[in-house]
Amino acid sequence: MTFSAGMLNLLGGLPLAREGSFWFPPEASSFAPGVDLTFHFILWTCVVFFVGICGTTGYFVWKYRKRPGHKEQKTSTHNLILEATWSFAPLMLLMVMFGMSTYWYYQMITPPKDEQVYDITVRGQKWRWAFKYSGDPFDKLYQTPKLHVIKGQAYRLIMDSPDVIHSMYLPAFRVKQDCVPGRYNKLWFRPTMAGEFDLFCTEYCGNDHSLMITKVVVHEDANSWRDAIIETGDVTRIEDLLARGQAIFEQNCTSCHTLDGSAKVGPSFKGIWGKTEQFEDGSSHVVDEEYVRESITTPAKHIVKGYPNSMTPFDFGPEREKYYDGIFALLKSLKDK
Ligand code: HEC
Ligand SMILES: [Cu+2]
Repeated sequence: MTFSAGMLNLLGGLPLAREGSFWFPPEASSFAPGVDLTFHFILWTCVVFFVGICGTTGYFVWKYRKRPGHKEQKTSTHNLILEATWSFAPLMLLMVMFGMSTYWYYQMITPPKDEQVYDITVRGQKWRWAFKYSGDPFDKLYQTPKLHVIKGQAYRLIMDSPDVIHSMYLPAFRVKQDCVPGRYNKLWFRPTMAGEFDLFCTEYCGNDHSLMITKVVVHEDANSWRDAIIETGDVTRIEDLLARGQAIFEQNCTSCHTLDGSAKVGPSFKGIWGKTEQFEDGSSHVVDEEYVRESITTPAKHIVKGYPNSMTPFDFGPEREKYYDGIFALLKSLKDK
């Protein structure tokens, strides 16, 4: 949306800007109208009083300025009614702000009790997001790089991190929650608009924090939701091992590894298969299946010489062997001839 269209929307659509405005992205969850209403109420109350008070002060400074032909006037020292009014009226306005904020905050921390709330497990990890779905209608656990939800349905996210603190922010839903290592944080919402919206990490989490972005996809109906999750949430369905390995790499490893020989946070995968790798502690090991498996589950055990101990362990779940097969195929294909 352009700046001028945003301004028009702001002026025309106050205080609820459904399409997204100069100020805000679209209102895509059940919380959004309340959050925006609270924001606009506080903002415009402040604007009115700021302009009113500063304007009156300026006007009086000018009106009562010292000038020839005018004598100083006596001013009153006390006016109970005036003082009571300017104390009580702002207090009432503050109570309204407090009431609105508290009401919406309670809505946000209390998932509905009288309907089914679908749980999705969220893992924030350097530097990607993983969303896990299981139970009805799925036959097993699926894990997708985008968050998939259905319009109108209530969701509870159960969130954690295996490394540092991340924070999941969904501007269009007006919700945000930290992913903290060693504890589960919860967040609920109800999407009200179909489409694709931004999802960011808003807690600085190292080198590629700024790349920790993905999308939340709000589906119109349960079928397209289920199909999207099955299609993107199960790399083990890919029969060709090399293609499977590439898909796993794309989803999990690109923030730190490359396939073309250039080092990133970690060493490139090019030519490492079969090579004897030197470690920080002076020992060495041949890069084979056992070593790669160990590099993925317990990366801190052997630190490749010249690199930081900054790889987070991956747990690919019950079908991990199928993941390893794909990764082995990928590494073998990059072996130096
Ligand atoms: C957050 C960054 C990060 C991510 C994501 C990451 N790694 Fe690593 N990886 C590293 C670093 C740093 C090293 C070198 C230090 C060490 O050995 O732990 C490394 C080392 C390795 C090694 C040993 C390489 C060698 O030359 O001996 C393998 C194998 C490996 N990673 C596999 C993977 C796979 C497979 C994935 C994706 C599923 C992955 N890594 C994701 C950072 C990362
Ligand atoms: Cu992060």
